[in-house]
Amino acid sequence: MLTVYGVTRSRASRIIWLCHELDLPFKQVPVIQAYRLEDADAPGAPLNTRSESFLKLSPAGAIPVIQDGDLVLSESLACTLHLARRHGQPLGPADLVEDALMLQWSFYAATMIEPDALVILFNHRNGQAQPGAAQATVAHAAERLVRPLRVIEDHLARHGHMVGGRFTVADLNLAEVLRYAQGHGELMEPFPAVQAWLSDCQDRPAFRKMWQERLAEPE
Ligand SMILES: N[C@@H](CCC(=O)N[C@@H](CS)C(=O)NCC(=O)O)C(=O)O
Repeated sequence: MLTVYGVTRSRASRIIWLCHELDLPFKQVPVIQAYRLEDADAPGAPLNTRSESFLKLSPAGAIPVIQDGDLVLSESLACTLHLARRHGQPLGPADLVEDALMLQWSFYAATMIEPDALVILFNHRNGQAQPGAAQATVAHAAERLVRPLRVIEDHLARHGHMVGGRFTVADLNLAEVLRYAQGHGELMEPFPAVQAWLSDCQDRPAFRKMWQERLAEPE
Protein backbone atom coordinates (compact mmCIF):
# COMPACT_ATOMS: atom_id res chain seq x y z
CA MET A 1 0.00 0.00 0.00
CA LEU A 2 1.08 3.57 -0.69
CA THR A 3 2.52 5.37 2.35
CA VAL A 4 2.41 9.15 2.70
CA TYR A 5 4.83 10.66 5.22
CA GLY A 6 3.73 14.06 6.47
CA VAL A 7 0.95 15.75 8.41
CA THR A 8 -1.92 17.12 6.33
CA ARG A 9 -1.02 20.67 7.48
CA SER A 10 1.88 20.62 5.02
CA ARG A 11 2.42 20.13 1.30
CA ALA A 12 1.30 16.53 1.93
CA SER A 13 -2.17 18.06 1.43
CA ARG A 14 -1.49 17.92 -2.34
CA ILE A 15 -0.90 14.17 -2.30
CA ILE A 16 -3.78 13.46 0.06
CA TRP A 17 -6.18 15.49 -2.11
CA LEU A 18 -5.01 13.49 -5.14
CA CYS A 19 -5.39 10.15 -3.32
CA HIS A 20 -8.97 11.11 -2.44
CA GLU A 21 -9.62 12.06 -6.09
CA LEU A 22 -8.34 8.65 -7.17
CA ASP A 23 -10.00 6.72 -4.32
CA LEU A 24 -6.54 5.42 -3.64
CA PRO A 25 -6.03 3.76 -0.26
CA PHE A 26 -2.93 4.96 1.60
CA LYS A 27 -1.34 4.86 5.01
CA GLN A 28 -0.41 8.24 6.47
CA VAL A 29 2.57 8.58 8.82
CA PRO A 30 2.09 12.00 10.45
CA VAL A 31 5.67 13.31 10.37
CA ILE A 32 5.50 16.93 11.59
CA GLN A 33 7.67 19.91 10.66
CA ALA A 34 10.51 20.26 13.21
CA TYR A 35 10.02 24.04 13.37
CA ARG A 36 6.52 23.53 14.78
CA LEU A 37 7.86 21.73 17.84
CA GLU A 38 9.34 23.35 20.93
CA ASP A 39 12.21 20.84 21.01
CA ALA A 40 12.30 18.55 17.99
CA ASP A 41 15.32 16.68 19.38
CA ALA A 42 13.89 16.02 22.85
CA PRO A 43 13.53 12.35 23.78
CA GLY A 44 9.89 11.47 23.20
CA ALA A 45 9.38 14.26 20.63
CA PRO A 46 6.94 13.19 17.91
CA LEU A 47 8.33 11.88 14.63
CA ASN A 48 9.47 15.02 12.85
CA THR A 49 11.50 16.26 9.90
CA ARG A 50 14.71 16.10 12.01
CA SER A 51 14.11 12.58 13.39
CA GLU A 52 16.93 10.22 12.46
CA SER A 53 14.57 7.58 11.11
CA PHE A 54 12.86 10.14 8.85
CA LEU A 55 16.17 11.58 7.60
CA LYS A 56 16.98 8.13 6.24
CA LEU A 57 13.95 8.48 3.93
CA SER A 58 14.39 12.20 3.25
CA PRO A 59 17.98 13.47 3.55
CA ALA A 60 16.53 16.94 2.84
CA GLY A 61 14.50 16.66 6.06
CA ALA A 62 11.28 17.78 4.36
CA ILE A 63 7.76 16.45 4.10
CA PRO A 64 6.01 15.08 2.16
CA VAL A 65 7.63 11.83 1.11
CA ILE A 66 5.82 8.86 -0.39
CA GLN A 67 6.73 5.20 -0.55
CA ASP A 68 5.11 3.44 -3.49
CA GLY A 69 6.42 -0.13 -3.65
CA ASP A 70 10.21 0.19 -3.75
CA LEU A 71 10.08 3.82 -4.82
CA VAL A 72 10.74 6.46 -2.17
CA LEU A 73 9.91 9.88 -3.59
CA SER A 74 10.07 13.41 -2.24
CA GLU A 75 9.02 16.77 -3.75
CA SER A 76 5.25 17.04 -3.46
CA LEU A 77 4.62 17.93 -7.10
CA ALA A 78 6.79 15.04 -8.33
CA CYS A 79 4.72 12.78 -6.05
CA THR A 80 1.36 13.96 -7.42
CA LEU A 81 2.59 13.78 -11.03
CA HIS A 82 3.92 10.26 -10.46
CA LEU A 83 0.68 9.02 -8.88
CA ALA A 84 -1.49 10.66 -11.55
CA ARG A 85 0.63 9.12 -14.30
CA ARG A 86 0.51 5.71 -12.62
CA HIS A 87 -3.27 5.80 -12.27
CA GLY A 88 -3.97 7.38 -15.66
CA GLN A 89 -6.86 9.41 -16.91
CA PRO A 90 -8.82 11.51 -16.24
CA LEU A 91 -6.42 13.05 -13.70
CA GLY A 92 -3.26 11.83 -15.37
CA PRO A 93 -1.97 12.42 -18.89
CA ALA A 94 -3.61 10.81 -21.93
CA ASP A 95 -0.36 11.03 -23.92
CA LEU A 96 3.13 12.53 -23.97
CA VAL A 97 1.82 15.94 -25.00
CA GLU A 98 -0.49 16.16 -21.98
CA ASP A 99 2.30 14.80 -19.80
CA ALA A 100 4.64 17.57 -20.98
CA LEU A 101 1.99 20.24 -20.36
CA MET A 102 1.27 18.90 -16.87
CA LEU A 103 4.98 19.12 -16.10
CA GLN A 104 5.16 22.62 -17.59
CA TRP A 105 2.35 24.02 -15.42
CA SER A 106 3.59 22.24 -12.30
CA PHE A 107 7.08 23.72 -12.76
CA TYR A 108 5.50 27.11 -13.46
CA ALA A 109 3.59 26.85 -10.17
CA ALA A 110 6.67 25.78 -8.21
CA THR A 111 9.11 28.31 -9.65
CA MET A 112 7.11 31.38 -10.73
CA ILE A 113 4.33 31.37 -8.11
CA GLU A 114 5.09 29.39 -4.96
CA PRO A 115 7.94 31.52 -3.51
CA ASP A 116 5.92 34.77 -3.60
CA ALA A 117 2.64 33.06 -2.69
CA LEU A 118 4.37 31.68 0.44
CA VAL A 119 5.53 35.18 1.40
CA ILE A 120 1.89 36.26 1.29
CA LEU A 121 0.75 33.23 3.28
CA PHE A 122 3.24 33.87 6.07
CA ASN A 123 2.87 37.66 6.28
CA HIS A 124 -0.76 38.27 5.53
CA ARG A 125 -3.62 37.57 7.94
CA ASN A 126 -7.36 38.19 7.64
CA GLY A 127 -7.03 40.10 4.39
CA GLN A 128 -4.31 42.39 5.80
CA ALA A 129 -0.51 42.46 5.66
CA GLN A 130 0.93 42.16 9.16
CA PRO A 131 2.16 45.52 10.47
CA GLY A 132 5.73 46.75 9.94
CA ALA A 133 8.23 45.46 7.42
CA ALA A 134 5.82 42.70 6.37
CA GLN A 135 3.70 45.26 4.52
CA ALA A 136 6.45 46.07 2.03
CA THR A 137 7.40 42.40 1.71
CA VAL A 138 3.79 41.43 0.93
CA ALA A 139 3.41 44.33 -1.51
CA HIS A 140 6.51 43.24 -3.45
CA ALA A 141 5.42 39.60 -3.52
CA ALA A 142 1.95 40.60 -4.75
CA GLU A 143 3.48 42.81 -7.44
CA ARG A 144 5.61 39.91 -8.70
CA LEU A 145 2.57 37.61 -8.81
CA VAL A 146 0.56 39.85 -11.16
CA ARG A 147 2.37 38.63 -14.28
CA PRO A 148 1.94 34.87 -13.66
CA LEU A 149 -1.66 35.47 -12.58
CA ARG A 150 -2.30 37.23 -15.91
CA VAL A 151 -0.87 34.22 -17.72
CA ILE A 152 -3.11 31.80 -15.79
CA GLU A 153 -6.16 34.07 -16.14
CA ASP A 154 -5.76 34.23 -19.91
CA HIS A 155 -5.24 30.45 -20.15
CA LEU A 156 -8.25 29.62 -17.98
CA ALA A 157 -10.50 32.13 -19.73
CA ARG A 158 -9.73 30.35 -23.02
CA HIS A 159 -9.54 26.71 -21.88
CA GLY A 160 -11.38 26.36 -18.56
CA HIS A 161 -8.67 24.05 -17.16
CA MET A 162 -4.89 23.90 -17.36
CA VAL A 163 -4.58 20.78 -19.56
CA GLY A 164 -6.93 18.74 -21.73
CA GLY A 165 -10.12 20.71 -20.98
CA ARG A 166 -10.75 18.69 -17.80
CA PHE A 167 -9.68 18.70 -14.14
CA THR A 168 -6.24 17.07 -13.93
CA VAL A 169 -3.22 16.89 -11.67
CA ALA A 170 -2.02 20.14 -13.31
CA ASP A 171 -5.05 21.98 -11.88
CA LEU A 172 -4.54 20.33 -8.51
CA ASN A 173 -0.84 21.27 -8.32
CA LEU A 174 -1.45 24.85 -9.39
CA ALA A 175 -4.53 25.29 -7.16
CA GLU A 176 -2.61 24.13 -4.10
CA VAL A 177 0.15 26.65 -4.78
CA LEU A 178 -2.22 29.52 -5.57
CA ARG A 179 -4.16 28.80 -2.36
CA TYR A 180 -1.27 30.43 -0.45
CA ALA A 181 -2.04 33.80 -2.09
CA GLN A 182 -5.82 33.41 -2.13
CA GLY A 183 -6.35 35.45 1.05
CA HIS A 184 -4.97 38.57 -0.67
CA GLY A 185 -8.27 39.88 -2.05
CA GLU A 186 -6.80 42.94 -3.74
CA LEU A 187 -4.31 40.77 -5.66
CA MET A 188 -6.91 38.22 -6.79
CA GLU A 189 -9.71 40.67 -7.61
CA PRO A 190 -8.68 41.44 -11.25
CA PHE A 191 -8.57 37.71 -12.09
CA PRO A 192 -12.18 36.41 -12.20
CA ALA A 193 -11.38 33.25 -14.19
CA VAL A 194 -8.69 32.27 -11.67
CA GLN A 195 -11.05 32.93 -8.74
CA ALA A 196 -13.91 30.90 -10.28
CA TRP A 197 -11.59 28.00 -11.20
CA LEU A 198 -9.97 27.97 -7.74
CA SER A 199 -13.35 27.93 -6.09
CA ASP A 200 -14.47 25.01 -8.34
CA CYS A 201 -11.28 23.11 -7.49
CA GLN A 202 -11.89 23.64 -3.76
CA ASP A 203 -15.54 22.60 -4.10
CA ARG A 204 -14.53 19.14 -5.23
CA PRO A 205 -15.48 16.44 -2.68
CA ALA A 206 -11.88 15.16 -2.61
CA PHE A 207 -10.50 18.61 -1.73
CA ARG A 208 -13.16 19.07 0.96
CA LYS A 209 -12.35 15.70 2.49
CA MET A 210 -8.65 16.57 2.64
CA TRP A 211 -9.48 20.00 4.10
CA GLN A 212 -11.65 18.51 6.87
CA GLU A 213 -8.80 16.17 7.78
CA ARG A 214 -6.40 19.09 7.78
CA LEU A 215 -8.63 21.17 10.06
CA ALA A 216 -8.94 18.22 12.44
CA GLU A 217 -5.16 18.30 13.04
CA PRO A 218 -3.75 20.55 15.79
CA GLU A 219 -2.59 23.98 14.50
N1 LIG B 1 9.67 21.65 -2.58
C1 LIG B 1 9.34 20.77 -1.50
C2 LIG B 1 9.23 21.59 -0.21
C3 LIG B 1 9.10 20.69 1.01
C4 LIG B 1 9.03 21.50 2.29
O1 LIG B 1 9.68 22.55 2.47
N2 LIG B 1 8.22 21.00 3.23
C5 LIG B 1 8.05 21.67 4.51
C6 LIG B 1 6.63 21.44 5.00
S1 LIG B 1 5.39 21.92 3.87
C7 LIG B 1 8.99 21.00 5.52
O2 LIG B 1 9.07 19.79 5.55
N3 LIG B 1 9.69 21.75 6.34
C8 LIG B 1 10.49 21.06 7.31
C9 LIG B 1 11.15 21.87 8.32
O3 LIG B 1 11.43 23.02 7.99
O4 LIG B 1 11.43 21.35 9.40
C10 LIG B 1 8.02 20.03 -1.83
O5 LIG B 1 7.22 20.56 -2.61
O6 LIG B 1 7.83 18.92 -1.34
